[in-house]
Amino acid sequence: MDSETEVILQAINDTAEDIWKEFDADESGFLEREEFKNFCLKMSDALNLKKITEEVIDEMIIKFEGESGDKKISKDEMKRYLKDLYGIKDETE
Ligand SMILES: [Ca+2]
Repeated sequence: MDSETEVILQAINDTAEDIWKEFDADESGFLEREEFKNFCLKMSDALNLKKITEEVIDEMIIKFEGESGDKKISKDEMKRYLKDLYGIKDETE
């Protein structure tokens, strides 16, 4: 792993921690649907994306954890998604 990748991985870990601090309101360790929705709404505001609908939330959840998921987002699922965004291969899988 090169040092640039390490820096990005560190940033991803920090980002996930920050997201959890802000959005895991019941401190369950997961973003349940309502918490995940709040996260998506904030992101869409920040990024000026199209309006987030209930359907978009469902699509996002499937994007994060696949069809057979438990409908709540774990920190690992968030990190995997962020790694995907940055084009980093997950070497632990
Ligand atoms: Ca939670």
